[in-house]
Amino acid sequence: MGTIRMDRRLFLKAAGATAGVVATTQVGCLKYFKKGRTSAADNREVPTTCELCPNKCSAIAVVEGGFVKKLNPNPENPKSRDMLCARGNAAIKQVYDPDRIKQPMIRVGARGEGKWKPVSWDEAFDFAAKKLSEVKAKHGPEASLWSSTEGFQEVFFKNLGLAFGSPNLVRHPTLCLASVNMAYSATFGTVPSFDLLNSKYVIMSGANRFESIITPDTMDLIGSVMERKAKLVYLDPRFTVTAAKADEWYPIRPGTDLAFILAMIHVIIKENRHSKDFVAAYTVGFEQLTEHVKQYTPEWAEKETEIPAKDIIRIAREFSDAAPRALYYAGRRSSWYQNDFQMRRAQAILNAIVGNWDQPGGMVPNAKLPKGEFLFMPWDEPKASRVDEIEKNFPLAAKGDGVYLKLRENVLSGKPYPIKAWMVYKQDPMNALPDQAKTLKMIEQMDFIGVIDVQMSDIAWYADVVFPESAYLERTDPVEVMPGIWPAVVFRQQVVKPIHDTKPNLEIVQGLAKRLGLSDYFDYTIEQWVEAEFKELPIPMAAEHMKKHGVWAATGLPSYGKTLNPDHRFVTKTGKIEIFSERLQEAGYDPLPVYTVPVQPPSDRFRLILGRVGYFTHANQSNNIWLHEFMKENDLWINPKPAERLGIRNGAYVTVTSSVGSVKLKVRVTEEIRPDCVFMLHGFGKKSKMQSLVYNVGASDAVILETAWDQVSGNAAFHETFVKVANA
Ligand SMILES: Nc1nc2c(c(=O)[nH]1)N[C@H]1C(S)=C(S)[C@@H](COP(=O)(O)OP(=O)(O)OC[C@H]3O[C@@H](n4cnc5c(=O)[nH]c(N)nc54)[C@H](O)[C@@H]3O)O[C@H]1N2
Ligand SMILES: Nc1nc2c(c(=O)[nH]1)N[C@H]1C(S)=C(S)[C@@H](COP(=O)(O)OP(=O)(O)OC[C@H]3O[C@@H](n4cnc5c(=O)[nH]c(N)nc54)[C@H](O)[C@@H]3O)O[C@H]1N2
Ligand code: SF4
Ligand SMILES: [Mo]
Repeated sequence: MGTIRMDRRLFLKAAGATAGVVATTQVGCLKYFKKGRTSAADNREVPTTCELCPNKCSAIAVVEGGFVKKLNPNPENPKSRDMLCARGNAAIKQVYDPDRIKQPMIRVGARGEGKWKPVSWDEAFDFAAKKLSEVKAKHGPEASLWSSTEGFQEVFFKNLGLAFGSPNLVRHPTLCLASVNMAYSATFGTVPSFDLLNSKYVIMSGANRFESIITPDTMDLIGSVMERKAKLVYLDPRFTVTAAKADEWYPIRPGTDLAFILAMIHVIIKENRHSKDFVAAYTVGFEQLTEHVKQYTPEWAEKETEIPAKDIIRIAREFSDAAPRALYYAGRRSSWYQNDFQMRRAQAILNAIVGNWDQPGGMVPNAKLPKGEFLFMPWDEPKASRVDEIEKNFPLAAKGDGVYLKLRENVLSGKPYPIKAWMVYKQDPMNALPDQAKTLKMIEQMDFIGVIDVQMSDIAWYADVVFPESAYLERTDPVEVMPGIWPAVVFRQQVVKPIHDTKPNLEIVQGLAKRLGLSDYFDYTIEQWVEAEFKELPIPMAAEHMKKHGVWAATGLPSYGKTLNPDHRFVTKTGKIEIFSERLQEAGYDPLPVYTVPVQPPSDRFRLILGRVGYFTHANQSNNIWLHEFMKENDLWINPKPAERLGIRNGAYVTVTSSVGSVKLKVRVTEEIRPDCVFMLHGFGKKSKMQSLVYNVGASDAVILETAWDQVSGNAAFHETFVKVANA
């Protein structure tokens, strides 16, 4: 099945259909996984929290006859809006998947050859600790790299890296949302939520919410747009499901959204449509902005964006008329272009001048609920400075997250110092970083690689030792605060005991810590950790409540306008909303967003653009058999005009070649993409033979993506690669 267009009913049906598959395929699984059965008489419902994507929806696991039989949405979490998507339903398969890593493994052949020796946990820990200690003795603790992606047990992994003495923790934000977060923080001192439920007018650049699911935004957008309570204007070079549901879709010329936004600001200021009171009371820099945008006329923007000037003018008028219930939605994955930070800054400024801040239907600063903290023994701060030289290269970027692509460049050059050991938690850099050949070089020059994953990912396939983590349904994890307009605290508790010889991350970290002489820093159990967190929840019988409900949310309607008083200080240099940013200027960046013309592909090439479908997360669920039913192989979208010119037929195979690599893909000839772009989905063409459904099937975008990043945030720029397409 190809990419299916889903409206709300279809989507929910799809989720339901998956649940149906769960019920039938489960029967097949039972034969193979008797071992996983707790007891035939074991019938329970356990509230928990989904871990299949960053949203962390609340779920209720139904255990029947000793197996996890079904996952239902938990209506008590306002963030997940009583929804569990197709992926959430299919999480059961993570537990009963025959491809799972069933015990620790040590590599015996060459890296990537796939020869493994199953070993005991003691052997795996001893081996890894010996290798890590050797690197430490020879090059210092800073020669170790600790890379991870968000997850409730990520904290233990990061703490092990720090306790080991390494400053080199690197996380996913600079592959994902660093530029959008930095742009809103630079303007408002915080990253707000977007009140889509109450908005009347929404503009979205990309941000394909009907497929790239963000809760509660996706569900709220379904409510407001599908029920025609809000108008949606959607810009995307592709006709996505969100485009199909929008009131207006513009196949904007890639990389030119900044021109569209600047022209909207131009119209709004020229026609005196901004919110004068709000701008005067809460912002600085409006005068400089007024001067700055004079050059950015709608007629100029039409040439850049290919969106007619008359439409830009009309949209600017409609948007300011609808304000404050009007939103230029921020989006999440902002790993697009080299000027991404400034594009997102312009959105933030546009939102600011129409005064939608802290208003129903506008941008709302996140509310947070409290939780306690377990106090563990502190370690000395790592002494060395970071290998990505973040202070020098990206002075405004988040130090704790690092800048991944710059880091990879420095690791490859060995400067400022060598990195020789690489520990990875819940991340697949083989697919999440562009230019896979470069990542392979980085792998080659490591003395040691250890990976903690729930399946044999591509990075695990190239590791020296693989530590299998128990699936989320087999674990109890730390309590998590979910900030938002409707904040919640969520809890994930063990539904079934691990069915194989796997461990939760805390126990993996403790096994390593013991052998590295770091046990004192990890001297607690997960139960003690969560008890400390429960203690500070201001509700009676907090522990009992969380175990019974899996979630605690404040009752009552959200309150707006708490920051709307003249004494409120925003967390910015001036204490105001910064339209003009002195901080940016001091750091050597444009204090107001300046348009730079994006380089466009030559006539024999296409721009490669990326995105998502509703039923996979990144590169990590294409091997889930229930989700695999939706799509068995990824393909290349190409417009009929260039396809005809190149003699390419629908369904044929083509080679797609960039300056760093070449892949072979099946073609989908479709009007749903501009003629100057091609599109492919992430997550196929796996190198790991233990992802049997997608091993060598389709292709990985990481092979052909080139390395580029946004200048201010260091966020990867994934849409800057030009490719040649030819019949295979
Ligand atoms: N089902 C599902 N949901 C997910 C995820 C998942 O993997 N699967 N991942 C989660 C995560 S971590 C993230 S970061 C988000 C990502 O969600 P989003 O922030 O929505 O990002 P994408 O869907 O990756 O890309 C958005 C769109 O940008 C379009 N685009 C490309 N270039 C341009 C351009 O120049 N201008 C405009 N206007 N559009 C352009 C692409 O065609 C694509 O459709 O989704 C989250 N939700
Ligand atoms: N080429 C390309 N690169 C991209 C993107 C893209 O679209 N294309 N998208 C970017 C974006 S927005 C993001 S957020 C990043 C995401 O990048 P990653 O974080 O690498 O993405 P995932 O594929 O979701 O997950 C990585 C690994 O986590 C494992 N995992 C899942 N659950 C668990 C668990 O409970 N415990 C453990 N230990 N492991 C677990 C999965 O099996 C998988 O191998 O990629 C970015 N990079
Ligand atoms: S959106 Fe889907 S995959 Fe993500 S947390 Fe919610 S149910 Fe799980
Ligand atoms: Mo992301």
